[in-house]
Amino acid sequence: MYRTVIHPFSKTFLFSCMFAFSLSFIQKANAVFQSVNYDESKIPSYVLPEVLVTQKGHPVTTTEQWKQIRRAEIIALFEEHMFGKKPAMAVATNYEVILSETDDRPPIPGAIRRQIKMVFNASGKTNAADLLVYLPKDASDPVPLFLTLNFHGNHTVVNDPAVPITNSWVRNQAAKNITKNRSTKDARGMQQSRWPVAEIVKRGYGLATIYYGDIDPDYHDQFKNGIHAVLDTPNKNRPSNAWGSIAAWAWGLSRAMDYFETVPQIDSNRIAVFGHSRLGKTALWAGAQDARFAMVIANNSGCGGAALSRREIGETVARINQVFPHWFCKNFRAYGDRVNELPIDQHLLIAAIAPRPIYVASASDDRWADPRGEFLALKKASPAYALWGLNDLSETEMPSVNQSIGRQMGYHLREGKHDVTPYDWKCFMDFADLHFQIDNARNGRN
Ligand code: GTR
Repeated sequence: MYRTVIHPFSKTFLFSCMFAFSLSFIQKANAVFQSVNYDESKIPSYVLPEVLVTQKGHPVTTTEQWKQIRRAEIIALFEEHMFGKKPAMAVATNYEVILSETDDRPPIPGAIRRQIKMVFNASGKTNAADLLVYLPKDASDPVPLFLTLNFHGNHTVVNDPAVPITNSWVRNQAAKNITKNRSTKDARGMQQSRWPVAEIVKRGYGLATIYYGDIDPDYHDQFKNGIHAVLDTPNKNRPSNAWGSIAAWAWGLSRAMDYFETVPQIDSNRIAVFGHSRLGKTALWAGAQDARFAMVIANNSGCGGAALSRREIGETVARINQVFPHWFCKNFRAYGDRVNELPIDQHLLIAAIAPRPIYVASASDDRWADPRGEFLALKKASPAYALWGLNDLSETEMPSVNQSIGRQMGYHLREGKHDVTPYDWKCFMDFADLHFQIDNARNGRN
């Protein structure tokens, strides 16, 4: 049997090398953590990639050129350099009703409720995600709906004992007795301030939500669990453009859309995909890729969402890759200290949604998400909307707090912290009313 013998001198040498390597790694990491900039005057000068110029340098002047060439290029660039590409393997999805409206009465006045288990099968492996749906009870026509992911489990969105508690991995929270990454009944309804379900159904909309951790648990395990376990190649052969968690969550939203297309009570042509924070990044990527989403709403989505990466203010590409390496594809990590070389910036992610209505929401105290960068990315996406004559974001400066602007490209800066509040929902529903022809008189609002 062989044994490797390290000479005492070479042992010391080896340890010194390891020490020096770890030290430089720690120093680099510390530099990223300590150097958060919040000063507009220290933003490096930057040039954004053009919206209406193809990768080959040709101008884009028609909606046809946009649809056939530029939009496809933008999606491919985001796949390759940022969110990653879903494996080509086909997935069969079964939709099983696990809670129907005829079960016991939901505690939301005016709503019917159902929960569907979406079971994803590929090559004999499965993963499942629960879709909780509330619809207005008295609707005579198919209803428009807000689709969104949630952070802690469907049972945390409403306080309804009939909604099953997720069995998936959840973040620990001592106050809710969540200690071993498994949720508890104490967590029921803990997020309900973010979900005015009664108000949403009263205004004629449905609300559907999925716990994002059902699709892919939000921690870095080298892509071994969630939908990655079903579809991905083993880690050591993983391509550098293989999808990360945000792409997986976005993919799950499209599987919910497949289901809506089969439900007579839901109007699948009027689905708004909405998300907050990391799930706002996800809503943008889902809406950019899947044109069946008729509207996209990104709340406090920040770096990797609506905020321009090149501003490097608040959260940066370097920092987000270090803390959340599993959110993006491996290629994105290379841009931490050279964002100017990214062939994309976040205005192009918004542009890829054109001409569908887009709403970006910021919060005044959410400096980490760079509210100004979110507004500017929206503004810089407007040439794509202008191809349809839909460039209505004429404001050159950000509006003052709590003022909603724009018809096709909506924006507000809510006063307060990183959160989703009734004010945000009011703006989102008012914006959706404009496009989804909601009959306000019938809903008793006018
Ligand atoms: C932060 C992260 C942000 C944002 C946020 C959230 O820690 O740095 O990019 O997404 O989490 O999702 O709540």
